[in-house]
Amino acid sequence: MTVALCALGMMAQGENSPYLKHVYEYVPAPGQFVNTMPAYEEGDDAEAMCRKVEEQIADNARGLITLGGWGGYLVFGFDHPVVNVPGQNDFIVEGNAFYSNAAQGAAGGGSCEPGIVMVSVDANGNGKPDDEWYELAGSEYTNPLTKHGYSVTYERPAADHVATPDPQQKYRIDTTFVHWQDNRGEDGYLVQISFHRQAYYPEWIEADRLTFDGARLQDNYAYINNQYVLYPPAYGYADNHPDTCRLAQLNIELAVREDGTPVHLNAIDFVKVYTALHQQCGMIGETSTEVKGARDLHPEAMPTELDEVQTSSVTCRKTIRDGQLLIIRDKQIYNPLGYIITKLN
Ligand SMILES: [Ca+2]
Ligand SMILES: [Ca+2]
Ligand SMILES: [Ca+2]
Repeated sequence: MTVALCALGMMAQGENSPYLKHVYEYVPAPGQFVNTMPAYEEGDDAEAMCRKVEEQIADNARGLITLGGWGGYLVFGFDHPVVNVPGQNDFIVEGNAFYSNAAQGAAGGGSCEPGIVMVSVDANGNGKPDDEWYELAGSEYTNPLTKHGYSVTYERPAADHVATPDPQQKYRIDTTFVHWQDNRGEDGYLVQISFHRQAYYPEWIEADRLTFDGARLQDNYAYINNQYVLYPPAYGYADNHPDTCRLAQLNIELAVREDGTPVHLNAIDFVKVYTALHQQCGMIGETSTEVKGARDLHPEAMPTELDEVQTSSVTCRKTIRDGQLLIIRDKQIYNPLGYIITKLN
């Protein structure tokens, strides 16, 4: 996507699609639905899998893809920047969360598999998500039980791997299936369950180890009447509340820098979602965030103020003035064709 193409999309007022348009990256952590949602076929590479994910979830197709276990992620964008409207939620990442009648005590439990959402501005104007990421600080951001700076490395099972079935619980067909090690000195295995017998490690990834970084939320399950019930954090996550619930909506105003300081973004170009839980729940397996699509809640909104020029790493930003897309770089404002409009002080 070039600056000129961005400009066309931006200036075609009334034609912004509310729906997720492009998938830039898909790297699930190992999980029970990996290689099936979407389906891996021999010969598929990362780009092919990306296109399969896009087919499932772009343009309101409403398929469903898995991010696998903790850390597995997806990066996507729309056909226009999503504006941060002051005082309003701005977009939603749709999933398959639901509340269950089995929930007791606290309301709203069911299948709530929160994914942490990050946003980014195409600050260098190259149309690629290679810029600074900002986490949307959901309700658990300041929870002392949230592990920030967390990291997990998963290992592909060796070619000569021999399964270790659980003699007591027959559905646990391999209790040493995918080894994981975190950066807090803990390790363990993703268990293969009989309902999902395919490889759990993403087949198209050549590396035999996959490391993910991010924040890990505290386990959210309760075991009630022989059922696992997963309770949702209050707000600020994907695949956490049912899509029809207002608490599933996301506000760009929650964005924070890596050091936790809030940052005001007038609009965002890219969204990253990753599975925030690292837990396994018996017969329903490891918890994984799923994504069905994403929607801009106000696709016609225009930022009202000029972006501030950042003096640190960000030297190039897009902004809207009088309905026209402009580029700010090195304290000068350019139109999309590269002509200098004005200089900033
Ligand atoms: Ca907002
Ligand atoms: Ca970029
Ligand atoms: Ca889910």
